[in-house]
Amino acid sequence: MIEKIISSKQAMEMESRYGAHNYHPLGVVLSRGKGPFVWDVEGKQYFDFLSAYSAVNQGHCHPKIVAAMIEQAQTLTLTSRAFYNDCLGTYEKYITETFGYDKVLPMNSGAEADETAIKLCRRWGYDKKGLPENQAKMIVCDGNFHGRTITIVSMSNDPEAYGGFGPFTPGFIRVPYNDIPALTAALEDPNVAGFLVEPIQGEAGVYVPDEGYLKKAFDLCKAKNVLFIADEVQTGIARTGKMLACDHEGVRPDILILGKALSGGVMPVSAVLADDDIMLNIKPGEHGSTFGGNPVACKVAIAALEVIKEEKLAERAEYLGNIFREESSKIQSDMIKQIRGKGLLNAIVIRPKNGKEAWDVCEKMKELGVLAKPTHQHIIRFAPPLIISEEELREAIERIKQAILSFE
Ligand code: IF1
Repeated sequence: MIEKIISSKQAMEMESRYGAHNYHPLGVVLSRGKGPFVWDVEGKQYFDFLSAYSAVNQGHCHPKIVAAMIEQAQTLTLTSRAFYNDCLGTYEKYITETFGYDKVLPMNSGAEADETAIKLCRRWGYDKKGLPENQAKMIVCDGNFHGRTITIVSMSNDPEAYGGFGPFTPGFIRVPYNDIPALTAALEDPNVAGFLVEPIQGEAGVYVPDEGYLKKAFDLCKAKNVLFIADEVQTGIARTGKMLACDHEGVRPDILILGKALSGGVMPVSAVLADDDIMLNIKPGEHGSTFGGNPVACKVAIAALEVIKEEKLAERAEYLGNIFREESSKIQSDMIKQIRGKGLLNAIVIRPKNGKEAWDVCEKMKELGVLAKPTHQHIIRFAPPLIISEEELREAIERIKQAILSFE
């Protein structure tokens, strides 16, 4: 029997009874979204300052993206890759020209795209770098987050991510993030095929590396014939004030991983981009996915990228991000330990006060109509949709200020 949700309490109880308990959501039940706003079941409006972890950069239910989805969904939704279709080639041409790569391998989730990048890197290591069979290694960073699969959590040093899920995939060397000497030392291993890195570590708490870190890391990798692989699932698609976070340093990754806002948040769409000498080592039948590159995903991703370009959302993120950091730094509260970020990917590190911590600030913000959620207990990530107006941003900052000052 399909029961209609009529209250937030009812929805939370149903999820608790019938759903896996793999999340601890903030106590709000959303039923509608438009632009920078979401509404709960009772009709209360909120500023969304999480953007589904940076998947709705274009704003909730962007009309151009939804229209593209509806039109294709009424025409042809899925062919599998057993047959060609009239959407995939057009999308592949569009996205490879947009980011400047020879080819794209379309997938669905960010984790699938990261797994695909790992396979491309290892295969390149054997076929082009001549590494001994099953000896390919990849360097990753402490504090990394690339998804939730067994191989991906095998790279993690966060017990909450890998605990109780062993045995783990071998072949990963971990170095501290933003640490050039450590990377230099790790690159001495002749069996290293690639370095996988987030240009800004999102889940770890919006860690922005030193200016020049990405470029130095890239140059070190090139000197050792190692692939530089950028996971831009969260930082990409205009979020940090450029189309890609790597663009701030003029770094062109050998393998580029995209997801989340590649669809504007309407469905899972991810992509891995690389040039032929990396991409063509995987032969027909050696990798794939039922829904990867499906016609609806293709039309949605084209529309999502067109919105980014037409509405100049990277420039907006740059301009509004400066306002966010400038205005929030004026908040006079010793609960604010640090403010950091780039573009509209920011975080405020909360110093607990009188037993109140980041979660309490988020609860208070919820009351005041702003939704955000802590990561690693004391860090609140602030990532509104990039289409938020300056006036709306300033209003939201005022409410964030009120929430923090309410604990003074
Ligand atoms: C959760 C985190 C963010 C990502 C990067 C790959 C993926 C993600 C840089 C995998 C996904 C999501 C996953 C979601 C919460 C969210 C998250 F806190 F988990 F880490 F954003 F910071 N690379 N991040 O950030 O993409 O398979 O999810 O499509 O798992 O709780 P996915």
